[in-house]
Amino acid sequence: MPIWNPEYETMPRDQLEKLQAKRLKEVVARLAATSPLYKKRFADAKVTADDINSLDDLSRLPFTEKSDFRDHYPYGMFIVPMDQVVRIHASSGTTGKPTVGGYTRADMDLWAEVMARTVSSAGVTNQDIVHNAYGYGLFTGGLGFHLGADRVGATVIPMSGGLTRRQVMLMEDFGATVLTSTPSYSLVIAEEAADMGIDFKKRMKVRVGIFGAEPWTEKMRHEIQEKLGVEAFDIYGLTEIIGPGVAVECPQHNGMHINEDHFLAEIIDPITGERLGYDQEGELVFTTLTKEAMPVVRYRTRDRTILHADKCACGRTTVRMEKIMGRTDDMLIVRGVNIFPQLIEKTLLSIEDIEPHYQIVIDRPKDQLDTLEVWVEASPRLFQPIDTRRLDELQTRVSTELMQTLGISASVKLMGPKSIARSEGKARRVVDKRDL
Ligand code: DLL
Repeated sequence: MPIWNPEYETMPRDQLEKLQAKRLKEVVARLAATSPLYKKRFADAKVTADDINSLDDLSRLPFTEKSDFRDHYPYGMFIVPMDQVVRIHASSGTTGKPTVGGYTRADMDLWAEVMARTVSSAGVTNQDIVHNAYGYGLFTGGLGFHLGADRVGATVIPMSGGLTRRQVMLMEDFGATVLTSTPSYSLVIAEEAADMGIDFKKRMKVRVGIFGAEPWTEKMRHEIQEKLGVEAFDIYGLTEIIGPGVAVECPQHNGMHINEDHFLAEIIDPITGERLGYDQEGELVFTTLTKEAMPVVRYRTRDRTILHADKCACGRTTVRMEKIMGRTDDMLIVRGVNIFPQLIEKTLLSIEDIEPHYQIVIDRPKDQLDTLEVWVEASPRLFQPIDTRRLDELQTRVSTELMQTLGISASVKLMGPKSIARSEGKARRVVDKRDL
């Protein structure tokens, strides 16, 4: 499988780390000179660019948080005049104002480069037809993938999300060989094809899928590969750093290689903020090394993972991040017990006749204990005709398994086909109705 930019993607680690240290010093100097926010933060931490001479000096630098973006909305994180900003993107966020990202011409070029590396890592070339079902618009997914697929010379089909029936038709008619979408939406496409009487694996030429923008388990990967007949690649990114293009799997599927010459990654203890080593689980933190419009230093992503630096058989030397294991802030506390939504997904999908469509609903009825409901669809074949005995058994099984993994009881609602709302983009897995 060709590597798009072997010079950087396979650079010996000692050389790569030297390059990172040099770029880190530069970005700190630039921020100190141009950003009122960082000027103050660096002064408070009593650190200047002169103090940054190796990657070990990273821990002297202050963190950047999501709240900094909120407090400096919309353009306060930019350090170049607006006449140099050629693009704005934003992530929707569940509450309040979106998080804004700005790009100069050089940032757009960098984005295309890291996205070209990304799609190449999944084996996409100029021979491919890329059906891009990530949302186009302020979300970075659609236009980010567009840039990368375009740069490698693939034929790009700028579908965006939605109108799923039409997507299925055009995927077949246009002969798509690659599908890019959120993992949850890929299953919606598969389901629609089945409803149209189309045998997806037989009729479609799609062989590769690049899925990300939301957490998904290994179980979900198996479901997708099974239903769509594709090799599924995980891709990670975020608006605050650049959008998609931060990290992606190679054909070894043993973690996502981070584009470390541009994005410096560390893992910290989410409570103490202390730096942790490779192979240790914690919160992922990024420093952008080359961005112009909106560099960030030690941005706390809240995403939990582990970094590995051992050699990868693909030849890339960059560190790999494991699948995101959840967010430090998505832990739900229900009746005093810590619950991770991904553990619920893993449990559900290990049970036969359970479909990968679910929602977790939490409520706090007046003056009562929290309630935890898990709504999940059962296989359509249990409904045609309705097999109440099997449904009852299944419900007991799901309740028991959830009780065993979570340690508290959940009330399980088995739902009929299509009763859980489908999403064209990121799926909404948790509905927390409590007034916390
Ligand atoms: O989701 C960028 C993106 C677009 C990534 C297309 C991949 C593909 P935001 O909307 O800013 O950006 O959301 C970023 O989504 O902090 C993670 O919590 C989550 N996330 C992104 N990729 C993954 C993934 C885009 N592969 C936030 N696995 C991040 C798990 C992911 N979570």
